[in-house]
Amino acid sequence: MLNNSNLVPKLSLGTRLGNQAAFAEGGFFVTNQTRAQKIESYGRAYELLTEGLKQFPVEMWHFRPAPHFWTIHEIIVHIADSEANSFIRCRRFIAEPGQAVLGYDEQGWAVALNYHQQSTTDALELFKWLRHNTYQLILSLPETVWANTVHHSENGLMTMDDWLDVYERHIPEHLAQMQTNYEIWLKQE
Ligand code: NI
Repeated sequence: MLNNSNLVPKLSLGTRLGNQAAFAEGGFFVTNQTRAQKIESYGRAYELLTEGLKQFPVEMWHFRPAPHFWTIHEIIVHIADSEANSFIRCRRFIAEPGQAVLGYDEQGWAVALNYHQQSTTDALELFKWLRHNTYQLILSLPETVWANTVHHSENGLMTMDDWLDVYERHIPEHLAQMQTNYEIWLKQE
């Protein structure tokens, strides 16, 4: 193949056409790039979470810096419950756009569902597979689906791009929250 003198011009032509197509589409192309990056980040969240958790000794996972703070243990169980809600919301956007999705009382769930009695091992495993399955699902969605909307009971009208934005940030935000707990715990040691 390398000896084929026709190969070089063919490749050059293909590259030029590819660049022209990208240029012509302008902002649309950039939006897709941004979304593609968010999807990849969304798909790496389990690894990010489990790697991040290694910094925090298990003996401080029940440490509560102040009454209104969640413990690391509670945050992990919350992440699984949140992901289960997100799992359904994502599918609502795709299969039943225009419908309603329900918010929920996150603080209330942590207390009423006794998060400290729930297994963090199970919660992490549940999160892993919920996130993995949704990641696979959203990799190859038609472009138009990303503009689909649902009506969120607390946040109002949301597009599927809004949904991705929220859940792509969810794990990094909670890792930062855990880091705060850890730093306060270190000072008290
Ligand atoms: Ni959260």
